[in-house]
Amino acid sequence: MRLSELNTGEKGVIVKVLGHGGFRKRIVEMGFIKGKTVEVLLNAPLRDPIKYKVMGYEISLRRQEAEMIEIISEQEAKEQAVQPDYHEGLGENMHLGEDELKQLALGKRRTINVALVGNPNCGKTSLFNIASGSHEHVGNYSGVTVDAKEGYFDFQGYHFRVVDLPGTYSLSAYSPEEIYVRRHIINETPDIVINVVDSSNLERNLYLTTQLIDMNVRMVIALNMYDELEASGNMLDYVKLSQLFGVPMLPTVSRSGKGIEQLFHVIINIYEGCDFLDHKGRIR
Ligand SMILES: Nc1nc2c(ncn2[C@@H]2O[C@H](COP(=O)(O)OP(=O)(O)OP(=O)(O)O)[C@@H](O)[C@H]2O)c(=O)[nH]1
Ligand SMILES: [Mg+2]
Repeated sequence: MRLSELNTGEKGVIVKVLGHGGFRKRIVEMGFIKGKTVEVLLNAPLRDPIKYKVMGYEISLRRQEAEMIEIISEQEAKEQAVQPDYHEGLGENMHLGEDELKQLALGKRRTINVALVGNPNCGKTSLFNIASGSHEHVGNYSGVTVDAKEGYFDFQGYHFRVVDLPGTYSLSAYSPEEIYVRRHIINETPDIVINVVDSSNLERNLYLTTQLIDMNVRMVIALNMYDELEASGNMLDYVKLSQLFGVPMLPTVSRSGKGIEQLFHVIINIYEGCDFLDHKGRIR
């Protein structure tokens, strides 16, 4: 649930802070950090701001800001505890200690929401199918995916929820696809965006990339169709390009699955706040 839903006097433990860029940084700097307990000092219905206590300080947040903080409340933890195979031994009447709540919050944090964004026909659905083991229709013409499809899979101890979005050349508000993708990024706030790029047609594809950068989304670039780039005899210094853009880029071939595992390794690193380049400038 979201922090804004807690009533006065209730407590919760922070699972993650959604949103991007400056907003996210500010909230985290205020002390709203994963695993920390927050107490609501004053939350009057429909009134702004809401007063919280976190890490020993009293802080007021606008309702809109509190909506961007995912938490687990004691009540929610108890409901999960009665589900089979979940936190054995905790019944309805059990009192949950702060440590147990923290454990549950950190467990919940292991779900990473990912969205696939890219130009039409660049291989988003192929990548989605490989990653999620799904069998969505892949077509050799653009406009195949017109709504969003969701898939799930587990990798390296994380649970991934991947959303395959329709192809779009830009994020202006001209076409229904553009509006759909823009809204998804703003309203659903995926933890990480995979910007799928047709690397055999970089110049055209990187326009959308620059718009995503402007939206401050946390992202990784899948340089897809890398087989075609190589077949054409071209070479790409993608490590240099990553450094210039400040965004990790990795070659992938969605058709065969090449590079996809490494892509999800990088996603975990970005999600956990690691720098994507090591001290030698290589992509981790
Ligand atoms: N050579 C090559 N072909 C690929 C690769 N990835 C996907 N394709 C092919 O590209 C075509 C389009 O793939 P899709 O996965 O449907 O692309 P999409 O981005 O989902 O397309 P829309 O949903 O229309 O935006 C299909 O014919 C795929 O087989 C790749 O890495 N290399
Ligand atoms: Mg598609």
